[in-house]
Amino acid sequence: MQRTQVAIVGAGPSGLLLGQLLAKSGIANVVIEQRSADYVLGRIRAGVLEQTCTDLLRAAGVHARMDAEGLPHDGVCLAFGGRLERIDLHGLTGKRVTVYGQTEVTRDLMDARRSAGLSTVYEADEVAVHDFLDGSAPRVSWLKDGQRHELQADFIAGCDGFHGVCRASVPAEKISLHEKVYPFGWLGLLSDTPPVHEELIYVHHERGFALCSQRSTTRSRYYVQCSLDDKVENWSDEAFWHELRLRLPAEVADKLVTGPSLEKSIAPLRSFVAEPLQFGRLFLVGDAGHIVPPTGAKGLNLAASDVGYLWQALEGFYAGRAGEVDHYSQRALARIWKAERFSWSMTTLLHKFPDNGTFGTKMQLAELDYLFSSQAAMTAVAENYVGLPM
Ligand code: FAS
Ligand code: PHB
Repeated sequence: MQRTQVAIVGAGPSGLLLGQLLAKSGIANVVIEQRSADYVLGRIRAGVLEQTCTDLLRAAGVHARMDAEGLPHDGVCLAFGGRLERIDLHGLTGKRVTVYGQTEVTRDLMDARRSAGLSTVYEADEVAVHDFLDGSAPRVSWLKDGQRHELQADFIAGCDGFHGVCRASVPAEKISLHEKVYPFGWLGLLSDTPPVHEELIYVHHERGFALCSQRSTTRSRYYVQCSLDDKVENWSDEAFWHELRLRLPAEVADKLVTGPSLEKSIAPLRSFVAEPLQFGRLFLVGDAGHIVPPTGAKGLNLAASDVGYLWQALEGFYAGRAGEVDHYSQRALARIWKAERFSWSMTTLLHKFPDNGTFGTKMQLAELDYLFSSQAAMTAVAENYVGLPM
């Protein structure tokens, strides 16, 4: 039977970043992924990195392309009631965010793992985790090319996302789940068109939320709120661009450059947290342990901070401070819940809810009006958006 120190299930950003950091600390690890590398790279997801995330990518040694191609953003904009307002992130917090797509982060991590000759199993079928609760001999098993494989490890890191096998393998009586599902989704479109604005614009509109984001100076990412039963095939590119224009302030809509979509997809929105995040020798990391609505740009960044906490805990264990692994869950959850609150509050503030009524909409507009009348209120949003300290 194969053996390693840490078995990592999932080759998304959580699994790959953890693998890179553990290797830097001399801790052997193997990544087992159910999909192909190309499939993983084909998923279009996050676009905004907090400094906590870029610091960890730097510690992992995968920052060269991010430094060269990432776009530092000192501010973020909100549009509502025909207004376009800006929050001066850097002026209010001394920090900024970096616009650099999750796809590129994942690509950089994959390239670094390959260059380091670290072991990654792609297209693994029927992945399962065993014997993690009593800490005797945790194992991961899988099928590959018709062969059954088993890997023994000291620890298993469940980096396998919301639909993964790791959380699902925890006995129901040992885990608490907290969830809120929102009554709408986000229809996203990626296009090789110049961004409509130099910074991101989050839009509150009577027709629904919209977001103008970007991946580079020549590639844009846009979202419009859509109904839960909407289908991507219901949306031609023209229909998307028309709806987006209707939700933008006129001064912005006039500058919108449209073009053919490279990708279009609908993501449901939910808030979700599993507690605790440790079960004997199994840890839940990133989306395997929690989900946020993307309104606060926290999903990928929370995955990164989980990885940072687990890396520190495992470094401590292998340095003889065995008890450090027992603090991972509590430390990670303290930051997770604050990011959950911020993501929930931004979603509640900016989206059209079916039961809002005119009063609910007036409350949203009053809060937005107050936000831009108060440096304290803008500072509160800014310090959450750039990322609270780890
Ligand atoms: P991931 O889901 O990225 O990776 C998990 C990996 O585990 C996948 O590669 C999967 O194939 C693999 N896996 C699953 N089951 C397995 C099994 N049984 N065995 C082996 N491998 C298995 N965040 C933002 O900040 N902004 C956004 O705009 C944004 N948009 C999103 C859109 C969508 C549709 C989704 C689903 C998420 C979005 N997110 C966004 C959040 C997203 O970026 C996640 O936070 C991020 O991908 C988390 O990374 P991981 O924890 O690695 O999970
Ligand atoms: C994105 O660029 O995909 C993006 C940016 C900010 C968000 C959500 C998504 O809050």
